[in-house]
Amino acid sequence: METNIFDSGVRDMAWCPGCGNFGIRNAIMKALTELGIEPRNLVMVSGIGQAAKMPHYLRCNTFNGLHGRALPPATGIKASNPGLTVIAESGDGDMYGEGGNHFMSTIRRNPDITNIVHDNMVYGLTKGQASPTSPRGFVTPVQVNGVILEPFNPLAVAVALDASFVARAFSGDMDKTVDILKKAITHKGYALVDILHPCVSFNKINTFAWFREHTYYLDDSHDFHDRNAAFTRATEKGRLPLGILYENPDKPTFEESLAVYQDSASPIIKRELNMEKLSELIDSKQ
Ligand SMILES: Cc1ncc(C[n+]2csc(CCOP(=O)(O)OP(=O)(O)O)c2C)c(N)n1
Ligand code: SF4
Repeated sequence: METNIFDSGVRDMAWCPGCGNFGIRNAIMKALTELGIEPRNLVMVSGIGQAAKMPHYLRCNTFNGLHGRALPPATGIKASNPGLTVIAESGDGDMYGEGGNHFMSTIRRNPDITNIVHDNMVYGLTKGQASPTSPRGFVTPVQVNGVILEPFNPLAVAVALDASFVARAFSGDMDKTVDILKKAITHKGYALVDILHPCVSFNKINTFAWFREHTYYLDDSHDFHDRNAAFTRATEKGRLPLGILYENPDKPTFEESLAVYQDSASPIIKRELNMEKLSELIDSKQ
């Protein structure tokens, strides 16, 4: 079997046979390889859930945080060492539910990181409760009469907050997902890639066939620099658009806005601690 430099060699993965997470893993490895990124320069940050296990199955630097808390450490890692490629990834529950406030704050901060969300419209790890993106009427062992909440629309929220890159992919389309991921990873600024994927064990509604029937790819007629057009696509009823919905490449990133980088581009982690200056600072605050 052909090996990939990002393949950790782990084979006893805790994912169900047929899960879309396998396709996402393959697409991430392919995109990173084609971009010429080295595993030692990659940090994958995740929270908790089935999707959040991804960094355990890749050869890279890893930080596995609390549920919903992948984005703050990812932002901090990038700010401390901007030369690294930083990817925060987790499921829709982790990123949009428990981590929902971090999702919005991170879009506003605009760190130069990629945010990959495995969107299976269900809580997989905890055996099938509704997630923020579960459709109305979705019946689960907890929501026994069906979900009565309006589903969270991550792309519309991201466009409304003027996120610098907003895209959606489908785990069943390897080549197109690789292409979208490569554009997101090379984009300067926060890049959201919501990847639709089936949870074959706990979501019997949003299956591979359902995603095929209810999605379509944006074509050249869509101007992804037009925010209003992107919002219209993100809020469309019926079929879900796939591809790059929106890009605003002109926003300053969080790192380059930090005072600490105004006089020197040297990464924080490479700087020597100036004890004298630190003492002066502490004294001045007393
Ligand atoms: C603060 C907190 N609340 C709840 C949980 C339990 N929990 C663990 S994973 C999870 C849901 C995961 O769903 P999602 O993020 O969509 O990922 P998936 O497993 O579907 O890939 C929940 C509720 C937890 N670990 N911590
Ligand atoms: S529970 Fe669902 S999301 Fe988790 S590994 Fe199984 S199929 Fe995939």
